[in-house]
Amino acid sequence: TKKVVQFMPTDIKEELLAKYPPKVARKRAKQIMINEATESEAPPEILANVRTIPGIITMRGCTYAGCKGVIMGPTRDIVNITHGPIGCGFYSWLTRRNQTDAGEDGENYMPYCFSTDMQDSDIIFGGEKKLAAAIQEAYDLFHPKGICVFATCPVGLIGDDIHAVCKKKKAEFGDCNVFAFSCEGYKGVSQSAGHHIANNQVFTHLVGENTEPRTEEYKINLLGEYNIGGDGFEIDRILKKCGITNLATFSGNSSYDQFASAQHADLSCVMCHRSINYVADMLETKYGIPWIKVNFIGAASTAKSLRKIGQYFGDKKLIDRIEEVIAEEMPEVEAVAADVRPRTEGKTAMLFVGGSRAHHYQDLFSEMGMKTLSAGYEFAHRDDYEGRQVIPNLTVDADSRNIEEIDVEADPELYSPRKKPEEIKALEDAGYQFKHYEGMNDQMDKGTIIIDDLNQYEAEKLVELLKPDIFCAGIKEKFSIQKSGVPMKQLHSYDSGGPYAGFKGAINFYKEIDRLVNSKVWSYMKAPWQENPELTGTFVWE
Ligand code: CFM
Ligand code: HCA
Repeated sequence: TKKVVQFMPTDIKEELLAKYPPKVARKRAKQIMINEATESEAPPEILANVRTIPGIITMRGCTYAGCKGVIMGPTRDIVNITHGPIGCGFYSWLTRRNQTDAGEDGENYMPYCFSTDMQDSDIIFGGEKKLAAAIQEAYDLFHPKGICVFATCPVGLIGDDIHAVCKKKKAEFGDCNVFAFSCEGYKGVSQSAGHHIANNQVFTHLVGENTEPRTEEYKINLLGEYNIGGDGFEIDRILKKCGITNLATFSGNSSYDQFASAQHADLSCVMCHRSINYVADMLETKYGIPWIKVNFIGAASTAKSLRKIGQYFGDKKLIDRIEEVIAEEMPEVEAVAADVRPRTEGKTAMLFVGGSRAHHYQDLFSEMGMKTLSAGYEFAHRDDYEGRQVIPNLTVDADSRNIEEIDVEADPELYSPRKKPEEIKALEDAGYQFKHYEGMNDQMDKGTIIIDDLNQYEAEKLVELLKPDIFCAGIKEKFSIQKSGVPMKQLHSYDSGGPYAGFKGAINFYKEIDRLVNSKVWSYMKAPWQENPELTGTFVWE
């Protein structure tokens, strides 16, 4: 017998939790929230950046993935050596579709996957000698400016001292910067810890190495842009057209020299806050370079971000040029948006991506008249959901450039969520400075469902209950969702598409989503619940 009900957002939450044992349900309940932010009071808290319950099939990755795969992997002329079993190196090599352009110097190690390929004997007798030999081999073959070494789980377990090996090799070479990252996969609850480790090491060992002054105008660093599907190329095209000098991208298509010169910038523009906010803060604290949040996903957001940069410099010449560029680029974007809109207006989407795209891509969907029903991050922290961050009064020893690792859990004030006005005042009185920026929740409609660390079971259940017109996540989710007859777009690797950033990227995205949500092929499929319905209903907003 069929039960017909009208779903409210709270019903959806209950349905998602219904199958869990009580203890699991209690924990997951804190990670699933119905968005009801009001301006005057603190919205409900979401539990984030906590350990996944064992047994649950999470979408998350590991600390090594966040450090080697995400932050350092996209750099083109540093040799990145994975110290570990071959799978870790292989599966973090180009699966992210991070693109490079070798440029004039021609140095590009992206076509190579470097690994020490640990074997049983290395686990038993230690892998340091093998690592030293691998570093030597890379140096002899390529003579790179930098070699980075990344620890995988077994390295931490057997206790290889990768830092000592790197230090020794660096001293031997004299003309190659060799340093390591203790980013064993198990070190954190997700990729997020790996971002932090990468940020600290790259700042300690690399930023500031090039002391030659830079004389260009309007110098920025673009932090948290990884050139997936060529996004960074499109953003660089726009920045160049505006006359803005991008000194260093962290880290899409970046080079050793870019990182080493980042301290010469006038301003840091932070695209993916989650992965690189630590570098933004350290650049501000040590070199006095302020940072602003930008977003080049979505045409309107791109224009807004360019204007924000223009405003920062406050120079008429730059502001006028930015307006000219926007005026030149927008007509084509608007024409495509107007063409697709009758076919996409009113359609619904779900977005579950790492730590910033679930938010940023909502701009593109709303430009197409599409509503985001439910969204969440794999590993973001509460500030990415709730906005507003407390900036700590970090003290950095400028001479030694020895940045202490910041322990997020030990200093909750550092990554604290939106606070009530009186709490903010008390903290400001105590000397904390606030940076205000929007979190994902601020942008989402009341009654939408926000879920942290969504898992396989909940993803399938959500799709079954809410039947979105498109579901966006990663490769692990792709095929199970498609089998339920719902189009699925990867917002990590972009499947085979992109770029989606900037003006040209917006055009690509509109066309791609139009094709996906209007394709007839999905209607030929029968999802399990269509063949055997237990429950049917319509979703209503409060
Ligand atoms: Fe930042 Fe990223 Fe993301 Fe991220 Fe990632 Fe990525 Fe991502 Mo995959 S740095 S948080 S750790 S925007 S790799 S380019 S797509 S999960 S939303
Ligand atoms: C990672 C990389 C990843 C995985 C994407 C996916 C990426 O987290 O290690 O699950 O499809 O963007 O490539 O996020």
